[in-house]
Amino acid sequence: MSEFQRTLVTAALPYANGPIHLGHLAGVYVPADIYVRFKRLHGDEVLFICGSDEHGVPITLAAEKEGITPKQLVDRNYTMMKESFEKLGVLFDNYSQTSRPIHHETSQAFFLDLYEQGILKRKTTLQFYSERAQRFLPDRYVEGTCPYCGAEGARGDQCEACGSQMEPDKLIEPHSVVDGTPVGLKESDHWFLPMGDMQPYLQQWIEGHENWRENVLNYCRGWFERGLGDRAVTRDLDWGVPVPLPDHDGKVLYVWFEAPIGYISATREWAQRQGDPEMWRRWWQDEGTRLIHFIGKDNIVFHALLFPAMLHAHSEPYVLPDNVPANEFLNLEGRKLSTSRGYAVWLPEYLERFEPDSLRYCLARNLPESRDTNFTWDDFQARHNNELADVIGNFVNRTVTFVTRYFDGKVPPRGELNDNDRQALAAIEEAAERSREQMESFQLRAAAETLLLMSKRANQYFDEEQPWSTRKSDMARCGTTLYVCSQFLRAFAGLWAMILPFSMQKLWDALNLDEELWQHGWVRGDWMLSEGHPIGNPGILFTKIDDERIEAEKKRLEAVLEA
Ligand code: B3M
Ligand code: ZN
Repeated sequence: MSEFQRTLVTAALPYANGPIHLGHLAGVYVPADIYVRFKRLHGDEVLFICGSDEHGVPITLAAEKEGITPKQLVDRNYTMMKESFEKLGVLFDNYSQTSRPIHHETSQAFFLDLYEQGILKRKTTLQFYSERAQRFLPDRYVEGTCPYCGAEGARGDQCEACGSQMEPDKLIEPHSVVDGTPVGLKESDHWFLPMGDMQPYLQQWIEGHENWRENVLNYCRGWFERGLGDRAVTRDLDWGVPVPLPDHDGKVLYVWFEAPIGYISATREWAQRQGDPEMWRRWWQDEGTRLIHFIGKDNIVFHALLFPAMLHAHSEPYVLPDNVPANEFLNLEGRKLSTSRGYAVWLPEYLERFEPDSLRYCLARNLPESRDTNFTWDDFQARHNNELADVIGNFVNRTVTFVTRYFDGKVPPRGELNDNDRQALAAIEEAAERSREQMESFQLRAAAETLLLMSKRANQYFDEEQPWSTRKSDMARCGTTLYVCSQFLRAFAGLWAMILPFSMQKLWDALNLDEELWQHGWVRGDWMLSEGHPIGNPGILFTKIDDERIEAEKKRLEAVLEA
């Protein structure tokens, strides 16, 4: 179907300054993982790359607060984040860290490549400087009075009250938001990537991707209208990747310059672990690679414009993203998430109380693909109980019970198919095909719905064929019905696996299917279970969630709001 031989999927590198929450999961990690699993189930070659983004001022400040070094802070958070991803079944081929030497080397070499080609421009800039802290402060850590509207609390880069962009020297009475002391201005030389010069190229490249999500294209067009201009790629900070040039003490690569290079470093690290250090080039420098960046909407400019500009400018031939499926935001009980106020559902806590598949499912059904969506605990409960338990779990349970009780735990003989049997089997094929198309075009939420409809159809078929009564009147008919139902089980295991890996693994095992097939493609050739194939009992896949547990979660959030 395409000229690509392999797919490289990246998920935005989360900042290592706190645990993962539902917003991150809905926006990036759950869709990315579902997509990767989908590709694998279809036998495609995929590499799934992520890692933590460990530089930047928030990390330094958080570490100072705790009285530990930034490295100690990020290492601790790294382990915690990596574990919770694994427990949710989000399985990267490599989850790396941008504070590792391999990333420092990779991003420094990237910078030097651009520098040596003479692409980067040097400019003298005015930066906020705190005498008290003896360091430069990034714009958003400085506040003052807006010269345009007079509002207090305008930030060094922008006034939220009137929306004006701020030049550092315009802000009145600037002071540090860290310690409240006044800050001054100091000259500092920096390196810039001339994005403005590259705009015609970028514009043409973006317009060649009409199939991208509308929100992504619109963001880019907005940037083009305002004009791209030069973008600084260095900063005055001490925690980060040092600028690899003489006389650049106290300067590091801008975090948004080096972080995306983290995808490359993580691939290099993975290749080294495979014992083939040069293999990363196959993924980044060979045209046969289809590169996909899963991100949240606030990262669009960096992944759809800045990083592609960098990759294009490099003297070696890098692949550019083929798609950047950015998601909008997920709200929580009708309000914006706020990590600073603690208004969020944190993944490690969720995992202590509920099953990973329930959340993967609920988010998949409610992904903010084209607009912001809303997570509520009531909806979570309803989807788990009415869809996972009552539709999927119930069908698995009734089919397995019948096959075990009346057919010796084996797929019964096929017998003669009636119209309903044929239509039911066709419904499986249609759902497989339709969900495949939806997944390929990044409509994950629609794909989940397609699978739910197929699962409802399975129950409907069971009800229509009434095997509980044909078992007494016409055992051959009853057998044919259960033959068809067994094929639904096979389809559930193969198709739902991308969204419900834990429960479908149980079903897969109960169906005595090949582990290899589960890892690398369920759809190859003849997927149906044959007569006599043994079917075991996977146990109860989804236990209903009662009101009490949901009330407790709602109370937790209310307590945050009242605090
Ligand atoms: N650290 C920002 C974010 O989580 C971020 C992404 C980096 S991707 C290279 O929104
Ligand atoms: Zn203002």
